[in-house]
Amino acid sequence: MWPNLLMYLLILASIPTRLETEAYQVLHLADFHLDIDYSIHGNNKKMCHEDGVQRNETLGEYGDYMCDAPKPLVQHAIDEAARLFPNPDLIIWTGDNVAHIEGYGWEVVLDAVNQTTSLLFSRFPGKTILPTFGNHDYAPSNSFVSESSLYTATWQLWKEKLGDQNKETFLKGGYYKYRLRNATAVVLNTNLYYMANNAYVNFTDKNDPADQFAFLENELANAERCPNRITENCTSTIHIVAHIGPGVFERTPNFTWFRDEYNERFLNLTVRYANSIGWMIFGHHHTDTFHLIKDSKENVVQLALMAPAVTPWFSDLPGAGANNPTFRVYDTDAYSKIEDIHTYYINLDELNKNSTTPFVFEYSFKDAYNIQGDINPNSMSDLLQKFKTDDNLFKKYIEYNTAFWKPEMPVGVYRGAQLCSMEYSDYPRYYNCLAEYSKSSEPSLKLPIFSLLAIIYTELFL
Ligand SMILES: *[C@@H]1O[C@H](CO)[C@@H](O)[C@H](O)[C@H]1NC(C)=O
Ligand SMILES: *[C@@H]1O[C@H](CO)[C@@H](O)[C@H](O)[C@H]1NC(C)=O
Ligand SMILES: *[C@@H]1O[C@H](CO)[C@@H](O)[C@H](O)[C@H]1NC(C)=O
Ligand SMILES: *[C@@H]1O[C@H](CO)[C@@H](O)[C@H](O)[C@H]1NC(C)=O
Ligand SMILES: *[C@@H]1O[C@H](CO)[C@@H](O)[C@H](O)[C@H]1NC(C)=O
Ligand SMILES: *[C@@H]1O[C@H](CO)[C@@H](O)[C@H](O)[C@H]1NC(C)=O
Ligand SMILES: *[C@@H]1O[C@H](CO)[C@@H](O)[C@H](O)[C@H]1NC(C)=O
Ligand SMILES: CC(=O)N[C@H]1CO[C@H](CO)[C@@H](O)[C@@H]1O
Repeated sequence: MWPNLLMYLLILASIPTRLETEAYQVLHLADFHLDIDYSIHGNNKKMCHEDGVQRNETLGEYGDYMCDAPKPLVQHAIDEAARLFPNPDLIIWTGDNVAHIEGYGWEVVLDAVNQTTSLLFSRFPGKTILPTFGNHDYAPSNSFVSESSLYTATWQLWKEKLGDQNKETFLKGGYYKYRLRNATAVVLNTNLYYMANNAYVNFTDKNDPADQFAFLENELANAERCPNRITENCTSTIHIVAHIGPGVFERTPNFTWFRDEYNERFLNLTVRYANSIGWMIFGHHHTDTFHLIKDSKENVVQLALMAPAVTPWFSDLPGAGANNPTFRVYDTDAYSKIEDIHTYYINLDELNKNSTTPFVFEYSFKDAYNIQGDINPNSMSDLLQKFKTDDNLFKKYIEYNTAFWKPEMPVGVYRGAQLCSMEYSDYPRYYNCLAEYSKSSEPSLKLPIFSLLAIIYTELFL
């Protein structure tokens, strides 16, 4: 009797597992910011570049928290990703290969992109790798236009991965789609929407630069119409991947990314087609966070995940700072579900002391946050509600936010910036949310000036 019952239960328990779709592992590397001028004899107040001054102490061979990543750090991150995950189904690489420097030309951009491309492609031969640009992958940074020579030059590096069918959109605006196993990735060049993008004045169509919104909407509408989950020519699920995501920077109050009208348009599309969108994955923040997307009735309909960076670079935006180097893996199914997210990191000081220090497991979303089921808009919305009242849980998030670089519980408007950026990707409701936290706290008074300065000097920031 008992053995039979046990057998029965075991069979029952195994049925859902067998009916579940195949596992699909996605490796994500974000924000290398390779700096070929990094020097152990450099000045860490000047990007660790040499300045002619003799110093008694040298900087770390693998980098410095004040500066961008030297080649050994980029190489180590890629080697370690390949050691831990030798056979991912998909690799997402969300751009920003060039360092936070100024006054450089195209040679620097193409060299950085070529070096990171060579490292990644040679370490993962034959793998599907989806690259995109970050706002620094341009000369000068933040000047993205349609039909740039950047797209022509990088097409030569990436065309074998992307395939001829993507040539037209890639050369037009640096964006493309890619059919995955049972879903389609739409990889966007959202640098066109960045508030700091100086080329805005030159856009021929300010409503839809490089026709990228039309492309995105067309793909989403096709997915909605797709008769089955997958056919030869369509899939019901679209994953959105880009460097900059919609919403606000979580560490600096009121620091928005997209221009207002582009943020609204982007969110409108993700709300309208929420049921056809699988994952939304971005980099750019250098920190580990997420944004919920809500419809006009406050229903949470989508989730945007921001992956932390490889570069440790210190941002002097108010409330920002540095981070430990990271990469992550999403355990997904073949369609749209993210079952869990595993982030790996390395303590940069330890690595500089011992060059064989490995990247180690940092945390699992499911385990650390005790999430039942998969990582979806509702489970993450529940988590955010808990952050507001459970300081121990919120403290974990703050530690992971910088991969343990000087974690400090934010107070006043900085706490508001964290919580409101996660809750509202749209600016109007974000501002209302933040106002609740600004009332009682003194630092807020100085912020508009800081933010203004930050916007003016934005090339230096992220
Ligand atoms: C470097 O070391 C020498 C000898 O120990 C010392 O005299 C000098 O002050 C040091 N210089 C700096 C910049 O620390
Ligand atoms: C890119 O890098 C590879 C490998 O380092 C090198 O052989 C090639 O000449 C480079 N190409 C360009 C365009 O810089
Ligand atoms: C805008 O176009 C003008 C005229 O072609 C050019 O001089 C300027 O550099 C462009 N600005 C940007 C930021 O691309
Ligand atoms: C898919 O597209 C190809 C070429 O564009 C076409 O020949 C084929 O009939 C389409 N298949 C379906 C199921 O729509
Ligand atoms: C977004 O949607 C709202 C509500 O439908 C509409 O009023 C607004 O004009 C849309 N904004 C943009 C930029 O498309
Ligand atoms: C360096 O790190 C490796 C891996 O953690 C360890 O096996 C080795 O003993 C360390 N070496 C030193 C000199 O501490
Ligand atoms: C944030 O921006 C909004 C809209 O511009 C403004 O009303 C508010 O005072 C700002 N809040 C802070 C804390 O700077
Ligand atoms: C669940 C699942 O993975 N279904 C299909 C996805 O697409 C491949 C073909 O690329 C099929 O073999 C799978 O059965």
